[in-house]
Amino acid sequence: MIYVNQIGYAGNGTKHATICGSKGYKLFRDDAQAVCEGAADTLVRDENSGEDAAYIDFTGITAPGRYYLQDESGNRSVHFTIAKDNRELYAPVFRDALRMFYFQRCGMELEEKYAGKYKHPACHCTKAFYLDDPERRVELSGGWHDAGDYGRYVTAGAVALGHLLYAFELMPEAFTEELNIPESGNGIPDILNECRYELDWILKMQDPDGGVHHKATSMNFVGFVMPEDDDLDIAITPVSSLAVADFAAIMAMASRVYAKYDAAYAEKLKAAAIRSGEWLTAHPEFLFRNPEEVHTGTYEDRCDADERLWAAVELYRLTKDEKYLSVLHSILEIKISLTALGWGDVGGFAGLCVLTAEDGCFAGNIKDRFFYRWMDEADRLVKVAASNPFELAFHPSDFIWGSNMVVLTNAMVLTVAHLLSGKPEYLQTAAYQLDYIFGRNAIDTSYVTGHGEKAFRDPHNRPTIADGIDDPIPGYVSGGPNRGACDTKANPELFKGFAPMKCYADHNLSYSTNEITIYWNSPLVFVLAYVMQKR
Ligand code: G3I
Ligand code: 9MR
Ligand code: ZN
Repeated sequence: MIYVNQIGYAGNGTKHATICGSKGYKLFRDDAQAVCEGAADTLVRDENSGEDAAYIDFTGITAPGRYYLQDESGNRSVHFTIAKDNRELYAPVFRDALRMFYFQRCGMELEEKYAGKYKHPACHCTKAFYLDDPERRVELSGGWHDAGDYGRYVTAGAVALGHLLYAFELMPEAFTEELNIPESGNGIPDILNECRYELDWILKMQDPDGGVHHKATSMNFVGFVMPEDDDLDIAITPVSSLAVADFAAIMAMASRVYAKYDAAYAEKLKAAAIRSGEWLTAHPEFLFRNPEEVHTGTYEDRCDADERLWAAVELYRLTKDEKYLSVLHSILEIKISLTALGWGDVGGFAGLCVLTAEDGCFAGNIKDRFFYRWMDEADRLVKVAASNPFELAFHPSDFIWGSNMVVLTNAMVLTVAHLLSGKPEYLQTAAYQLDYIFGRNAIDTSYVTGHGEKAFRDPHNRPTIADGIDDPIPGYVSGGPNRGACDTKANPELFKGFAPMKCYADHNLSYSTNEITIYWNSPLVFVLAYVMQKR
């Protein structure tokens, strides 16, 4: 078998595929005309996939068109495109990956002119109640549904916004096209229009003293109904230091980004960020509790040092108030990741903030510290990827719930290392991670709906299950293989003897391998924006 990036390859770029079980291959044009042939030297055992495999290189073929590969036993790969460059190749999937956030919008009608056949009436517009003060109700409409469920969670939202707003800030040229959302044409880039929809909801989760509530969800996950048919009461769970710190960080960052477009809004975000910064000073202790009567996602964490670090650097960059620097210095004494970009570990956002700040903002020794940690991690990823035939920067233990997020945040680390150093191997290794997402993996699956001949089709996503429409909304990223899968369609018993890369089920009941979330799409937006600009 031969596994390829099912979207395809840039004519002017490196082109690798992975061959399993045999060495010889031929490349054909769509019309069955042979273009070239070759053979891998040796096959090596790959622990991630359980395959004897090698990568093959057909970089020399540059003519635009549709192609497929065939191994010596006659097995054909899916068809793929060779396009002029990454910009042309990825433009459609980039647009859909961004429009995903519009489809996650809560509290407003999705009109046919923007949503097409996936239109639906407004959802979740009733007032929510505070679990620790049930008499108190508050208007809380808006924001994005987190995932295949209809919960709205502050830390997950802040992290998705972090990926998106850094993508915009570092690569504004990638975001000039309108997205056909209600705000399109208002003079503000659509990515900022979309992010504002979530920011405005997160603002509602803040108390006057700067405390921020962790999440707003029903007490139990609702059944597989359309969002407008979900009539379960919505509870707001207690304040957590994780939510407060992520709130302070993302509001401070957003204030900086929106200042150019809407000064009054930027001031509002800044004041909100500072209020939560003050809460953090007044409450140095870790605070998080998922009330046991609430059975929705927890987003639990055992340490808030990384969240506090992110808040401190964003607040310092915005205000230059020295008090945030002392927080930064004290947290740097603790051993935490300065490159992680997921919902639980956010030290990498602090890294992005420091490393991309204007000259002189952070002292040289602070910047160096973040820089060397970042480049060490990028070097590690390059090495791991070079050690296996899928060129995936993964060990078997990396196939956890949401493994595709780890693939994509690894690719983010690599693209930023490329931005900082210009070394081509970082960009190339990032591109190999995209290859994996788009189908160069041992189950021949593109993990983005609607993109790739064998794209996954059956996400754990309530609207997709309930809407009666065959095709899923395009542009959604699946969670991906999970060696610890734990649902009825994916679990250790069903996966006995499966290699980690194959522990995946394209089934809507498989929430532990095939759900979708906002923070699995957002790193794809970042990585695509980068590779489309750079090559
Ligand atoms: O970090 C550890 C790692 O050290 C360990 O080796 C590995 C072995 O299993 O586990 C890792 O932890 C995993 C963690 O995700 C890592 O991010 C846990 O096993 C795994 O259970 C946990 O899964 C999370 C899942 O909720 C269950 O809590 C996902 O990351 C998280 O994305 C997901 O989030 C849900 C929301 O709660 C509700 N909405 C949908 C959303 C997506 O499924
Ligand atoms: O739909 C829920 C999904 O968003 C969560 O990620 C997942 C794990 O918390 O749970 C899903 O809900 C399932 C619940 O946990 C168990 N009963 C079946 C629910 C739907 O599959
Ligand atoms: Zn809703």
